[in-house]
Amino acid sequence: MSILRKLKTPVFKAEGIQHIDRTAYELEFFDGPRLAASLSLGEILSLPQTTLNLRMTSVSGWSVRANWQGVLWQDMMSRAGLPDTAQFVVFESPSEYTTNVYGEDILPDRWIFCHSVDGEHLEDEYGGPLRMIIPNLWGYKCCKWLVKVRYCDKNEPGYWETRGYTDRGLIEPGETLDVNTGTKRPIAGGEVLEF
Ligand SMILES: Nc1nc2c(c(=O)[nH]1)N[C@H]1C(S)=C(S)[C@@H](COP(=O)(O)O)O[C@H]1N2
Ligand SMILES: [Mo]
Repeated sequence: MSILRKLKTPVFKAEGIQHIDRTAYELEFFDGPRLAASLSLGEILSLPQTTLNLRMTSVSGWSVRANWQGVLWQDMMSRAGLPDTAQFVVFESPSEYTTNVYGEDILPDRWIFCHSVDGEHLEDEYGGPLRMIIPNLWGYKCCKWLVKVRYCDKNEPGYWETRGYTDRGLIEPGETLDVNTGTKRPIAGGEVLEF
């Protein structure tokens, strides 16, 4: 059981929990309309693997710190044959859930395509086999059940972005319930580094 489940980390699933067959899984990369690469889970697992201790922070008032394991943005994009950044990037799950990010917010060595935490695969409810973890933006940018990454010249607001959440998703000052300790803590805005 993953630490996320042990901590009873909330499960957010606008579209319902997706169940993706690990053996059939493919992650597709598009540069505009052009398919730049398609990687199976096996190919992704053969890339350089990194563990990052980061906090994922939901706009809805909770956050969780974990050891996220997977492939760094910079290593994945180099394998996909794409530059480290674009004007905009759209992440897609197999459902209607999409989310957009601005190129200027990409941190190539702090954004991770995550498949495991503390050596345990992400369970279906936490976005397995692969999801994004993006520490400097609100949690709704951390697309679960990630199957498509699209580089775009034009902004394409996604599921929550078209329903009133901020488009860029920069973490704002306020308060968060730290799921790890069960305590409420103030946050200053931007990536949460203090706890
Ligand atoms: N596909 C998909 N990804 C998603 C969501 C979703 O509903 N569907 N919810 C987002 C939100 S709002 C947050 S805060 C995080 C929560 O991750 P968790 O459900 O693993 O705790 O996932 C994000 N990724
Ligand atoms: Mo969220």
